[in-house]
Amino acid sequence: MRDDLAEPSLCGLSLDTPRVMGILNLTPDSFSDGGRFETLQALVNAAATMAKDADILDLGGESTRPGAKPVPVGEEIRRVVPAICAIRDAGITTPISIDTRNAETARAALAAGANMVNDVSALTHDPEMAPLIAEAGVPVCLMHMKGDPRTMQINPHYDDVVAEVRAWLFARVRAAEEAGIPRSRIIIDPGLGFGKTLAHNLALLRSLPVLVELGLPVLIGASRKSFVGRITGVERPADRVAGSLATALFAVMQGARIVRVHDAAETRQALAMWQALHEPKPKAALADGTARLGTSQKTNGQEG
Ligand code: HH2
Repeated sequence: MRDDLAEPSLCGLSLDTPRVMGILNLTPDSFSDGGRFETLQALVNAAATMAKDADILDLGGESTRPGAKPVPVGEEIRRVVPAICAIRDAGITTPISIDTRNAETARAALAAGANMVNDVSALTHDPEMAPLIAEAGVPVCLMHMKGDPRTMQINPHYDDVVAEVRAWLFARVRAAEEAGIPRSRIIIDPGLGFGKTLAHNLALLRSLPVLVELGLPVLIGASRKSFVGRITGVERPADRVAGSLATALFAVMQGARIVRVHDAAETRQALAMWQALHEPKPKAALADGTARLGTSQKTNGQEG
């Protein structure tokens, strides 16, 4: 089969069921979980826990929160490569996505055992990124961002946010294809919070089918973001789990195939319920009373 006609998949995972991408930030300044890991062992423990419920682990060594300063590439590599090696040495085989805008970091991460690239600049930041991904033959997530992290939240303006994000992503997909990356390896993401007001984020979520129509898997990263905090009135990002779950479920109902989340176990549980209720016929996995839960979330069947 021609590669560009292949069924959409993510590192060998079929995308006919929604997938959970678990976030592991290796940054001192991430907005929600910055500075979480003091040792590599602490990171490996967190990765092992997250791998029970996440289909893919997204590791990042540079914060892209609004106002964040760029991290030198050498420092970014020092953060992510030992972490990927430690995760692999611990026998954790879950696919790893490297969240970076820099080709040098992506190259080092792929060599260390990462399986895909999550580029929040959609290949615009580093001209070496597209050829690297084409040659490596790995999937890539192309995310929309208006401006750069330092300035993106200063009065972002669109005449029609949904149409503009769609057209921009369409153009980035074309550019990726021209660089030799087949469609079957491309995921798109409207980039919630990246140069968007609360109203822009809500419009994009409500109109997600307009992006789904492009025919590529859509990834949504809403987890703990400030727009969830603004709607719910919850100040601390780590306390925004319920709001994040509601948003992830809504995104999946609108056609998103991958949700990027901090709380993988909770998201897995919510998705399992949604799938059981949504699917017209119970799947074989449900026949014995065992829902498709992560291994940490198995029920004993006794509860109502
Ligand atoms: N959001 C963040 C980082 N990377 N990648 C994709 N594809 N989509 C997103 O929405 C997205 C992303 C920001 O969240 P986080 O990694 O938790 O924070 P920080 O950038 O501060 O490390």
